[in-house]
Amino acid sequence: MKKINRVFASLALMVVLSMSAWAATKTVTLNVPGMTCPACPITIKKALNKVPGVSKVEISLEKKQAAVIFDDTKTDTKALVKATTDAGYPSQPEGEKK
Ligand SMILES: [Cu+2]
Repeated sequence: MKKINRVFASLALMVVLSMSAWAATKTVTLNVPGMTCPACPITIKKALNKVPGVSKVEISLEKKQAAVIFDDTKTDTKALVKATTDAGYPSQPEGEKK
């Protein structure tokens, strides 16, 4: 039993180590055209911070953009766009056109 625990522990450790090696912090800039008044960034920031894996949100009302730093093993751009959209602010990743 002890041996199994040790094997399991080292396996778990390996998983943790490889995950941290693979985990990449990404930054994405979202264009949020519906951001029109000083209250909007607060709502958008709150919505983005709720997404698991998001570590930082910087919002520029002037540029109507939200810069999001996130762990790409936990979330992705699609989830971030969904979060702002669900909050009432449809957004688009910068550089992507639809
Ligand atoms: Cu507003």
